[in-house]
Amino acid sequence: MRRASFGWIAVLTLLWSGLHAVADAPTLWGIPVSEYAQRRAQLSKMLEPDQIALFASETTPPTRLKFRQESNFMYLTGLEAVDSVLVILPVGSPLGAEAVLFLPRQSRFSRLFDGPLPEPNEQTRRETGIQDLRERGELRAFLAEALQAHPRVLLNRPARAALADAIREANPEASLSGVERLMASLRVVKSPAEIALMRKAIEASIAGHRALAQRLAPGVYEYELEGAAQDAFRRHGSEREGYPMIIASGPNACILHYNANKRRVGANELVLVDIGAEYSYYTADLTRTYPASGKFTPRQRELYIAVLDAMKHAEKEAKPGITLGQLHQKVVAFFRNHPLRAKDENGNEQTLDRFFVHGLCHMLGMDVHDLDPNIPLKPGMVFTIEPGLYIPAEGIGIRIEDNYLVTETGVENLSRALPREPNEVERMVRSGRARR
Ligand SMILES: [Mn+2]
Repeated sequence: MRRASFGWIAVLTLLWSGLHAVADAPTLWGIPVSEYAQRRAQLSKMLEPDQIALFASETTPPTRLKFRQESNFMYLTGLEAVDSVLVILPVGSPLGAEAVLFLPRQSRFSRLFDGPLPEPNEQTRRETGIQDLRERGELRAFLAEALQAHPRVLLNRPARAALADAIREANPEASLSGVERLMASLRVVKSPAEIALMRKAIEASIAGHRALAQRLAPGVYEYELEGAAQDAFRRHGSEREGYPMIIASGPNACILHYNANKRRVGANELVLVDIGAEYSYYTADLTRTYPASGKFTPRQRELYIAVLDAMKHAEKEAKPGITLGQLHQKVVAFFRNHPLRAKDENGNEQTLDRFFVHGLCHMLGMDVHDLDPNIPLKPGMVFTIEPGLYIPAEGIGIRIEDNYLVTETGVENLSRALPREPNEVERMVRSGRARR
């Protein structure tokens, strides 16, 4: 008995120190450094023996733009490096280990203008766990050798622009193609650390929606609403928006990619708000449609409820094994069978499916339309459901969108804290009135 309890104490101590190690593990942008290493190792295993994958970082942006690292480079390194190239080699390559990172030496001027950037040194090796760091200037010679053994070259977007010439020079026979298909299968299932960051992005986005809804009233400009949402995003630690905000009042809601956000909101209009905060390189994507006056008209309300019911229908069907395309078809059928009707541009009555004109779902992650390998849902995937109806003849556009995590048995609505029932949405808008 005594020995047994000693055993238990040993197990508990081990568990405790194990948990402690996890909590203290070094991270880059909220992701454990060891997870970046796993990603690189996994990609290396996915490559054929004659393939090689090249990921160029972004370059220093022009003055008016803020830097954002390319998502695939970031996913594999966690580094906001510039003018750098990550090479992933297949398992068993004669050229060495799976990952080689080429980094420039920083000039005195660059350090003054840009602050310190990662260089090929011991500090970067320690921070990234990438052992094979080399000078950016050595890349050409490396490619000359590497492309003999690995003539099939996979490239990310910046590499297609920056390295195509160097590759042809190194081996005129080399074949070039995009690395996105492989990255899609790698990125589509999110780790617990990634899901934690997505929850943060969603939290910031919900705060943005709340602040915006409370500011909403007839007579405000769409850009004032944008400012209210941005303020809430930043207060929640978001570094930027995941995509340009869509704040579309009245007829603008029927322009799907409207983002000028400069119209004055009229009384009794709907305002379609599609916004998402980015947090540590992961983005949310949340849409609500608000009544500017704090109350839906009867017609707005019945159409709003049709969209909400379509969404709930899709939520019930979403589970591992189904594809996003199948979910889309189920919602098209739902709208086709709905008893409500609306008139098209020629004044003819149509069933509601005629007014649902975009895809129901997309994957979500580092990019708002995240890389999608087009495979059935699996636990750990994160995606959106966003039915909408756009009826220009009535000046009505309605969309509702939440973000979902696929579980073993169905989905978890990660953005459920943001109200969407019509009464609650009305209350959200009216709650701002009392404060003014
Ligand atoms: Mn979306």
